[in-house]
Amino acid sequence: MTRLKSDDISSVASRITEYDAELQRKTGQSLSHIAARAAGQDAGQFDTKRFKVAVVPLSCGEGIIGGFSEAVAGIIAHLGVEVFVTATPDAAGLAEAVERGADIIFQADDFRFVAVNLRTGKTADNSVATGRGYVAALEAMCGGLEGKQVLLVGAGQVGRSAAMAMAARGAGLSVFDVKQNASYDLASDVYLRFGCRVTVETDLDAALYRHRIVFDASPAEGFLGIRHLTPEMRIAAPGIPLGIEPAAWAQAEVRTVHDPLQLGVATMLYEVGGSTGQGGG
Ligand code: 2YJ
Repeated sequence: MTRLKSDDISSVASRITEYDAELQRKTGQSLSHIAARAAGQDAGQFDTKRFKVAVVPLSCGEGIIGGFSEAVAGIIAHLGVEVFVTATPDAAGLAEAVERGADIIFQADDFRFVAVNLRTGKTADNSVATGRGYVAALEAMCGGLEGKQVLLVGAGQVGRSAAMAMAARGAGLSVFDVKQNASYDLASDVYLRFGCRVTVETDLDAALYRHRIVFDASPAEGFLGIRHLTPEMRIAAPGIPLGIEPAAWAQAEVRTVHDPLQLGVATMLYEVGGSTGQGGG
């Protein structure tokens, strides 16, 4: 699991409006619509005024990442929800959040990034929500995923969540992971849950030439090059660092959804804040 750096997120809050406009250009849908859909909610029915969110910085492990909590709060504020970052971190911050009337807490350590709704007990996990959020974005970008073949690169937590969401939408799946066992485990879990067969790819380069829709949930850098790009290729890339090589980015950008936090955080909010649908990680 990649640890975010201050540089990755320093402009998230200040550029969230531009981010949303760009997302709409690429997918035809806003951040709130995509996140609501990913969480099984109806954006129109989601009452953003119903709750207050607190983001609590955590100093354990590798410590507080400068700007992390503010970036998370910036995304939540953009979605129209009242939010604050606690002045104190850790246990004191949790108490502060409750004392100031928070209904929902967001907090991340080195291993997990979670949201908890204190009123309903619903929880959301960032890796799971990120997988779902990017699938909803990819679906919008491709005009639906049903019957389409997607190459999933990376069978970690985000990739697993994405695979389940894509199988649920009727997509055909091929999966590549450097750990072949992880691919086979995922293929078997998708088969048990949805009854559909997942192709395990062993040659990533060859697989990239054969697929027009790619979900990059891998921490590997620069495996997708100009040679793989076609005008119709669509890419969902939550992975940090980016799997697209720098030389290909200028061409790939218009057909790629990629961000460090926005889709994952927005989906977490809709998962824990919604009255129906998914949640509980
Ligand atoms: O509160 C803070 O500033 C820090 N404790 C934030 C730590 C953020 N954690 C990470 O970046 C980890 N790699 C976990 C992220 C999980 C994403 N699925």
